[in-house]
Amino acid sequence: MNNLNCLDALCARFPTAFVWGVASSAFQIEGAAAADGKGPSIWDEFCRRQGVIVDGSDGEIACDHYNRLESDLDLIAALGIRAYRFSISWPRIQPTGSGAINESGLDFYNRLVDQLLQRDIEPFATLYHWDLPAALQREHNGWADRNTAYRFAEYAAIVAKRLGDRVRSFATHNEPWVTATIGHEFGHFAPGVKDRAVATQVSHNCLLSHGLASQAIRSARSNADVGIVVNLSPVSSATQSPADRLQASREDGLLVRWYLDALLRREYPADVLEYLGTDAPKTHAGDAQLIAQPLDFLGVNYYHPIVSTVARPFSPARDGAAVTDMGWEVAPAQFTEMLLRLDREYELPPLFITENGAAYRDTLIEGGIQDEDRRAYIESHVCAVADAIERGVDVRGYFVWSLLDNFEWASGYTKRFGIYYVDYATQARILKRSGIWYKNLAAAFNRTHAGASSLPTTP
Ligand code: IFM
Repeated sequence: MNNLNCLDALCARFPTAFVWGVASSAFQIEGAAAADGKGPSIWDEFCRRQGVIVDGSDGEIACDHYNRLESDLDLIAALGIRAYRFSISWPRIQPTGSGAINESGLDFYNRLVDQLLQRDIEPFATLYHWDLPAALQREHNGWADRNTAYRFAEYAAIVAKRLGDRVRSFATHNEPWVTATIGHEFGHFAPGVKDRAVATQVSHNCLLSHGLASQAIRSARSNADVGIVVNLSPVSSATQSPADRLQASREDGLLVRWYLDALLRREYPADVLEYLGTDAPKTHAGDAQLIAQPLDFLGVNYYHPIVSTVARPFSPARDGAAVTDMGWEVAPAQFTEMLLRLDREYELPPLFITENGAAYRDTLIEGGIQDEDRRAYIESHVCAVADAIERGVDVRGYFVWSLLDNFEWASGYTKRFGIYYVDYATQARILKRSGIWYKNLAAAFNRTHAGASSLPTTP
């Protein structure tokens, strides 16, 4: 089979309404950290601490997307991709996290949505991708304080009222495990707290805020599709030793079951609560019901499996496995297995793969990037999704992480995930080989599903 026939065969494995998209997040690409009344976020402040970002960088300029909005959206249109997942910066909308709307900040997202629709690209908005208004952290203890969940619901209502006439899909949080555990237990991400009890309280308050925000969005816009995005990895034990197997099961409990049981079964897993002991979160009567609001979709971000031992918890690769530049194991078959497991164990809403992609070192050779490793990663994971769909899992869409190389949190600008290369000195964007492949995939999909409706459908 030649390349085109291969792509056609791959596309034929997906339903006609399947959504192909690209994803980004506000802090990682926008820059313009203090423009037009935006307040500082916890990441703006975190980046100022010595030694927390490997290259000492920050998000002040990033990809300068705030000032290059239209030409960046042209990049999506040039791919023939019809869906864009972006996040909204809370401190652009409410600079201190509560109170009056900063109209110029909101206007940026108004333009973003309008410009997407003009290009026939469907907006998929995420309300929180880690950039909490710094004032909420400084003055109110951030997500550790239950009141932040209520502030978040107010912000969600503002966004739903103002953008919900044109945006149908709203995800409340991106990867609450990262907010809670990496931000408040490991301390590697903002706000840099290292306290397990605080982290579990944060995870509960984030989930609570998801429930409250879902209600607020639906009362503002009854036709909105509301969901949440979780980062999931299959966890296995590196050895058969009872201690390592128990460790693996605990990590699965903390990363996967904690979130899915709360969202889909109205409870936290008993074994995890027992393991946490006095570090378990303080909850109120009725919280479980609030958290488990009906979901129109569940967003799944998948990058790699986890292999664990007591000595090396949460390890992202087996010894000797093929890894990306993040040190994350490349394991598409485990992606399929994980989707099948979710389908077996939970009453799932439709799934969207809201992030998947890989960091590799890119070298500019004669003006081009031959990132065959990233292309192969994306292709193998798209195939893994097709396998899951064929085995009965209701997956409705796939978003590549990421549209552009960007600020990779504590790794600064040292890791590149984009299908467009960004030359940070000039802000030039260059389509990589992986991007050309994705563009060809979108074209093949349109060809093999010709006659389908022009806009992707959400559940
Ligand atoms: O860049 C991040 C993104 O912000 C959240 N999900 C994982 C990506 C790669 O680390």
